[in-house]
Amino acid sequence: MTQTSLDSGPRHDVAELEDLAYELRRKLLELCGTYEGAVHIGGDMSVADILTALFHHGLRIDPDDIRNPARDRFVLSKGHAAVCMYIAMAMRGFFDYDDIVATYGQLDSAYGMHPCKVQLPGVEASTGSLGHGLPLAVGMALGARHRREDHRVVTLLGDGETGEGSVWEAVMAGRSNKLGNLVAFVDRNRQLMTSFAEERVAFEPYPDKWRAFGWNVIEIDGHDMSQLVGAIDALPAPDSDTPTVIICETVKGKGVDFMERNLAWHAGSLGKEDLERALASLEASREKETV
Ligand SMILES: Cc1ncc(C[n+]2csc(CCOP(=O)(O)OP(=O)(O)O)c2C)c(N)n1
Repeated sequence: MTQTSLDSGPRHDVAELEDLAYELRRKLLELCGTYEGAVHIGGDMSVADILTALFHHGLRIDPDDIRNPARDRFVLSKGHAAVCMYIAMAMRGFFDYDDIVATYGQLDSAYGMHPCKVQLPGVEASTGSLGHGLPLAVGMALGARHRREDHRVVTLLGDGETGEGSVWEAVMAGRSNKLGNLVAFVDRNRQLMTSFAEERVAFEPYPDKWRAFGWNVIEIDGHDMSQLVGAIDALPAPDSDTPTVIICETVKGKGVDFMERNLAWHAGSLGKEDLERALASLEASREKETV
């Protein structure tokens, strides 16, 4: 296996990661308060802890060396959470947050509603059409094996997204090709775009479905930073044979009382007043959690 040295960046403890996740949510809400169009804020808030744990702890990446072959690759399969990824990456040093706020969603902006790797170097895959990120990640992980590289390929899917048939073909291909360098996170918030998940698709027994396809299955609270860090740190070595899925139990809209589990907040925009309410609620929920 080849390995090129890579500065994996500052090491944060769990409390610092929690602070970063809070900051990420605050920045998301502020962008949602200034942008006039709809932001996928429900699914963004749902994955803020997962993306913080990945970009500030789990992924071996360096914003100053984005082409290093030893870097881990991250594919945002639920591409509608792009702005959460942009801000998480900005906080890690890849982009400038003010640029994101100034140009997000505008014609020709690099910061589109869905991520584009051509427009935005550092982003590893263009996504947004659900059901494609895991298949792409399988191909990337297979490519790494052929090149004898020892990095991981990590992807993040929505649970609703896993209703797509292409996901299960990729799940099978990941196991068939013994891709222990492949890791999938599932944002199990139990909501789709306009309905609650189980009302439309019989997902349960959900972890058993992944197990039946031969994956290593880890189930955690996707808002508990210690559990996220623990699951990442316990991942099998990339040269092992079994891909891993980390099923993260989450809440859509997490942190803002009027958004949590509310179907109306799949996507939306906040006016000045709602922004103030949302920020106050975020702060209150943080205080409650730190007591
Ligand atoms: C192939 C495809 N069909 C439909 C959509 C529209 N769409 C965007 S988000 C979404 C809901 C996805 O639900 P889930 O994967 O659970 O993500 P969450 O909304 O919870 O973030 C849908 C249907 C899409 N982006 N791609």
